[in-house]
Amino acid sequence: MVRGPAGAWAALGPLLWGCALALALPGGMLYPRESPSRERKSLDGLWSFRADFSDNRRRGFEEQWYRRPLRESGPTLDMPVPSSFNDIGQDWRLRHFVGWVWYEREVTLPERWTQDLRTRVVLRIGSAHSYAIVWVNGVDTLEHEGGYLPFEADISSLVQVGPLPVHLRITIAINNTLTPSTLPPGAIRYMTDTSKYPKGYFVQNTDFDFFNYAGLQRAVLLYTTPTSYIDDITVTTGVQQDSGLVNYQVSVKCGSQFKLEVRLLNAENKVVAEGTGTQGQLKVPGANLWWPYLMHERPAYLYSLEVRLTAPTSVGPVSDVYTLPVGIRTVAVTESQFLINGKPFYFHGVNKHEDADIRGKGFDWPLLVKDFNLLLWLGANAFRTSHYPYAEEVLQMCDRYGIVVIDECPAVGLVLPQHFSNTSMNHHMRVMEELVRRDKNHPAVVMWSVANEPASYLESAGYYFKMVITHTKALDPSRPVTFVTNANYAADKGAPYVDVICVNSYYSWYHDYGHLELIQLQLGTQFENWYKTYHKPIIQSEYGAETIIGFHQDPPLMFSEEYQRALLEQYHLGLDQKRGKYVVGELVWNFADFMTNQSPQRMLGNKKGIFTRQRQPKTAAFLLRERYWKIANETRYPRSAAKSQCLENSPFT
Ligand code: BDP
Repeated sequence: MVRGPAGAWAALGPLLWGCALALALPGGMLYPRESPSRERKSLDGLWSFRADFSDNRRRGFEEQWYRRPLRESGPTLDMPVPSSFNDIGQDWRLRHFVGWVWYEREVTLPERWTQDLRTRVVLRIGSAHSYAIVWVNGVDTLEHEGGYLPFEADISSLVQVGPLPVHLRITIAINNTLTPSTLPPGAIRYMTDTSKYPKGYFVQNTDFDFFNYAGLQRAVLLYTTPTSYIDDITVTTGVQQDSGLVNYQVSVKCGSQFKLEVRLLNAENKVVAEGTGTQGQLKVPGANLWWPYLMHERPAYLYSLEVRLTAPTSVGPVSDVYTLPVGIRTVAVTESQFLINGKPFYFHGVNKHEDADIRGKGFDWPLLVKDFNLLLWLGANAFRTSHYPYAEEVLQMCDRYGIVVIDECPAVGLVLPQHFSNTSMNHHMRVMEELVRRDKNHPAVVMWSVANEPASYLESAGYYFKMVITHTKALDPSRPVTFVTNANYAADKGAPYVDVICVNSYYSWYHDYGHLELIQLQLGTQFENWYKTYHKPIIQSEYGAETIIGFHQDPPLMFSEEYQRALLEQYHLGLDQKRGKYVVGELVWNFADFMTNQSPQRMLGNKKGIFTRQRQPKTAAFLLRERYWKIANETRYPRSAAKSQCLENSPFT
């Protein structure tokens, strides 16, 4: 959104800015891909950075730091992008900083971007946690609320003026404050006892269990399209006898005269179906379906949908080409099953976090590829994006490897009545719109999760979840919707609206700790209660135990590797009693150890990973690996199929 002069709302204060403005862009949010008509220029690398440590955190606005190079405002740091800013420096004040931080970077544009008036230049920010304002050459250009989703602005009018060369100064102010109406919510607590705290002292309170890393944590880039362009593509797929069906809908930004051609290419680059016009259905006889990893001998088959727009403009005809990966698959839910391509699918996987040493939640290719290699090694076929949307590149990997995703929005820590206000609900719906808009075309995404462990027993939560879930289903009728609960089955007001019951429990950890012998009984009761109440398939969406690698105790004691292993074993025995009946999945908490707020309960973060934060396996990883491969072998389709490609190529087999 291009806006007028900076910030009426900046006057609202440094911290309590959460006024739930509906500022997200209308239109599409296609991943910026290169094509014959589109170029990209990465802005990743070193940016200038300054945290506003002034008492009211508003000096940057008062002194208008966006008007001139940031270094002229005072001392700046080098800050890598993408990265969280928290763990980069040596200053503890920056690690815990709450308020406005300022990023700035200069860039010189290629001549053809600024001289050819048939070119449209877009600035795209992969995510900025949590509220961001963007200036280009001092002009207030864009604002966005919400930390884990992309936003962008057409900046052509700012760059296609004046003499060459065109230098851009991009300034981004980011506020990481969480308020009762942000997602996730939080609260600023001012400490007024002057015998204990200095004047104006405040802390950021949150009710979730991961560190609130912030900054430019994903890619920032410039890309071009022609001025007449493909704005959005929506694909849904189906299967009819042995044919695959690809339904497409394309929205374009151009005059009324245009031609739209659509071609579907297979993995060998051969055209298998063609169409014209902004919507239609392509039929692919003998289609290769997109199957999850280990479920089929040829998992994760992807076609390419090539969309070509040709349109006349006042300065001559332009054509725009965009190619979208497409997996043909169906998803359905019955009373007791989760079906992919009509076959029962069992989620055997993990919950993750975007989290690692130094970079925090910063996107990192080596880390991502390592994580996928670990998932393949483990025999995991699924994960949940606990507790926020992950980078788009993560979902692209899932499409390519056949890792099934439960795509969760950042609604975690909704535990107070005020978190279910109309303001929160409107923002929540807006976030779901942005999430569905971004991720709707990924075959790997099979279900939306609208929240994690909300206080869904509250009266107001019933209406709230009815509205948010109904809205999400209207946005995307092709996928089931859930939220993850830890409420009592008889008290949960949101469960009537979900398609799949996702339930978290920590028997023998947070309850009856040390009593591993109770797990099977308690788990069995949990499953039976939920199933008899709702007759919906159930996923054990979290279970686990805190374990410090290298701690050994036999007989098992809490925090030792033996205890984590034993706890998982007991859960598995309980799960196996219902697996194949109505329990359709198990996702261990967590894939890897991760950072949290400091507290007496957390020793350098949450240690429930089956891998350490540095991705080394604990004993439990080997147990889980054995189990997941065994389940995969039992459920592979067709049964007679050879081992999967991934398995054959694995050096671990
Ligand atoms: C669950 C939460 C998860 C926590 C986990 C834990 O969903 O975010 O990290 O507990 O305490 O309740 O380890």
